[in-house]
Amino acid sequence: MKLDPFYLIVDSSSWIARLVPLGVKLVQLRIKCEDQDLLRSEIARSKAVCAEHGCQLIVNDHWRLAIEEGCDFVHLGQEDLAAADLIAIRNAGLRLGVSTHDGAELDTALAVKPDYIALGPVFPTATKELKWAPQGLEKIAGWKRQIGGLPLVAIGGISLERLPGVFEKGADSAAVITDITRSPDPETRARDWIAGTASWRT
Ligand code: TZP
Ligand code: MG
Repeated sequence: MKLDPFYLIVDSSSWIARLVPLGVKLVQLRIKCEDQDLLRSEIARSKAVCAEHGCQLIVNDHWRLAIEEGCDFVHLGQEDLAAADLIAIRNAGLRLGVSTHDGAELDTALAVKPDYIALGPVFPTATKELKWAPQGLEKIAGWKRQIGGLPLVAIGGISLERLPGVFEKGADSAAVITDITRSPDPETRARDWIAGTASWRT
C-alpha cells in the first residue's frame, strides 16, 4: 500500500471541507471528544467530502464509529490499540495505522500487522504533550530500515521547510497539524504542501 506523502491531520469536518477540495489526498480526522452524536456526524460529513474529492480519510481513535459509518481506515495509538477489537476492525475490512514512539512500541505495533507505522515526535511539537523527546531525523532512517516496505509516517513539528530532510531519511509520508491549521493562510499553506510534496508523490 502507498500513502500520499502529504498527510494532513485536522480536528473537524469543517477543516476537511475547507482544505480537502484544494487537492489533499490523505487526511486524518482527529477529534479528542467523546460525544458520540457529534463524532458520528463529523465522521459522516468528512467521509462524504473525502469521497467527493478522492481523498483517503483516516479516523483517529473512534474505530467503532468508523466501522458503523462505513469508513475504511483507522489510526490508533498504543493505548487505543490495547483496548481495541482488532479482529472486528479487520473483519470490517478497515486498514490500520499505529503510532509509535520507541522500540518497544514499534514491536507492539508490528505485531498487529499494521498498514503503516507513524513515528513521532520527529521535531518539538506544541500540539501534543508527550513523554518522549523529539526523535530527530536519524531515527526516521533507523525505523525505515526496521520496517522495510511498510509505509512510515513522520509526525511532530513538521513544516514545509523541514520536508526535504524528512523524506531524504526515508519517511514515506509527513503528517502535519499546526504548520497548516495555525498558518495565517491555511489554504495557501496547504497548496504549498501539495506542491512541496509533489516530487515524492509517485
Ligand atoms: N503525535 C505525535 S506528534 C503529534 C501527534 C498527534 C502532533 C503533531 O502536530 P504538529 O502540530 O504537526 O506538530
Ligand atoms: Mg488515540
